[in-house]
Amino acid sequence: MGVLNVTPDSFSDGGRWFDPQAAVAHGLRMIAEGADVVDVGGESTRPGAVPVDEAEERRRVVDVVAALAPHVRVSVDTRHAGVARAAVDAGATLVNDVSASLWPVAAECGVGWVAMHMQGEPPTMQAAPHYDDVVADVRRYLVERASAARQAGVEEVWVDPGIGFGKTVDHNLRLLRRLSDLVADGFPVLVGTSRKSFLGRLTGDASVDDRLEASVATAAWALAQGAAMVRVHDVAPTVEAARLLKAVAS
Ligand code: HH2
Repeated sequence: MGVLNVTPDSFSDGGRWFDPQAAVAHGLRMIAEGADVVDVGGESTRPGAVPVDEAEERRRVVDVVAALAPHVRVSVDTRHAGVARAAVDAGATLVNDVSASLWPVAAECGVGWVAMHMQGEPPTMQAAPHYDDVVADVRRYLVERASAARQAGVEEVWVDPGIGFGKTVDHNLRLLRRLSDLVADGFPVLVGTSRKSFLGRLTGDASVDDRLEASVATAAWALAQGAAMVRVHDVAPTVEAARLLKAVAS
């Protein structure tokens, strides 16, 4: 899943694809590099991000979704029902939902749905994340939401541990280390580690531009543990790593 942030303020590529033409060109490039899904988002959910007005978010994503949907599966990265509906009308077939609350919309529209775990809300979620047992707590939450979605009639339900969303470095590492437990719950697992700040803390690289190797390494780890999809900014090197893994495993 290639990330396409049509935003001025995303943490690693804010502003680069804010112009719709630049966004579509980048989406097409990611398809050429081997992305199976392009994830279009119009609101940054990085720590400290300020929420975006829903009409503005819809305006950012709809034309980009419509331009890419004939060429690739498009998901819409949103927490807002109106944006999800508009993106589905424009051709998106997957709702990537960091709030894990939009399953009724996915059911109504007959599309797939990703439930991502987040503790708190983006403006303050990194202030003091706390869990009794991060792996158990996240699994319980995701299985509960995913089961509700299935019961509501959503056929394609994904779960995502929400790396970096209300989590310390240690929480992120525990979730990655025990990813196979989440896989064992039976829902296809999506994981997004790409360029996230915990990687910089681990490698000692301060800049977000220096996180490629760590991003590819953690994506490969996630796939090897049974994740069915990884959400990444750097599609070409991740696809190469995934192909190599496949060759080793088969
Ligand atoms: N991470 C981000 C956004 N959406 N969706 C899922 N399912 N999983 C993730 O880990 C995830 C996500 C944050 O990354 P990015 O889109 O690059 O940044 P921003 O939120 O600043 O736009």
